[in-house]
Amino acid sequence: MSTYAVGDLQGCLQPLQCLLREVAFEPSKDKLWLVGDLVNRGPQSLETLRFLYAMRDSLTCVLGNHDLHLLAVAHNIERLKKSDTLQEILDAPDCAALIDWLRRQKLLHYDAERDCLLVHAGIPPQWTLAKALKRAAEVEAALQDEQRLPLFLDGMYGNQPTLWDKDLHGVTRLRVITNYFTRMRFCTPAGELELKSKEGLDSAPPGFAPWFSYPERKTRTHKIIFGHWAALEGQCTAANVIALDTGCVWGGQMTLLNLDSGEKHQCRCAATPATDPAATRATAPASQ
Ligand SMILES: [Mn+2]
Repeated sequence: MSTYAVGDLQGCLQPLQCLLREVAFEPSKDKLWLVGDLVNRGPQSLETLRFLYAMRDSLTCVLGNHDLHLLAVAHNIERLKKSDTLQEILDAPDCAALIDWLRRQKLLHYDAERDCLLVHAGIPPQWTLAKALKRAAEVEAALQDEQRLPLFLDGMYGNQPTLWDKDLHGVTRLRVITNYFTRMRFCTPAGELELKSKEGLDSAPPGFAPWFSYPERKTRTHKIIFGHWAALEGQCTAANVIALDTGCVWGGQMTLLNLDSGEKHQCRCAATPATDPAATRATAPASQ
């Protein structure tokens, strides 16, 4: 049995299938971890979701900002943006089952045996492993509660507050937790967020740095696998932190990591890049 982790899919099914073939993946005995952003911008969001749903018992999946956006649209909370490629999911006869599966996924996964965390964007420097798991569970509980789900999806959009405070409550509290786990790139050592900069390390606003770069970060002794930040091109200098988003949907590669051997496999997407990556990253609301 082998366990693999793969970077952001964003509806790019062909390179995923290519990678799984390359490692002779067998759903009956192997495991696949997904860093989230399963859908959107890419060519086959519906087929990707169906493919994953069919092998759901072999998956460990955390949600990304695009997945949460799909949940909001599917629940009529938010409208599709021009650059979204999610309509085919909404029109599908199996939409309800796919969406229901999606909302049961986690924001943060911890594998105690490997001492390894899986998260879409990151974990803010001021949170310990225990705190991070507790905060993620608050959002996961809201997603899984049919009564609270619409309120959460409606309240999750926005960049404020920029800093966690344990006295926050209601959807404001859930919003900042969600922003840390699914949208963060740059923050201060205290964990104040800057959500506008989306390019590489040299685009850090004054006073801000990548969330993983702080030596005092409280999860520094645990391994962390994350996606979301295509501009890093898989380069992350922090010890124990693995960046898996290599921008497949933008014309880059998809990266698959064997968690046991550390071996990486890459496959380029055959599809045309979604749009000009720089222009889209600068304006796309769903990459909010
Ligand atoms: Mn993302």
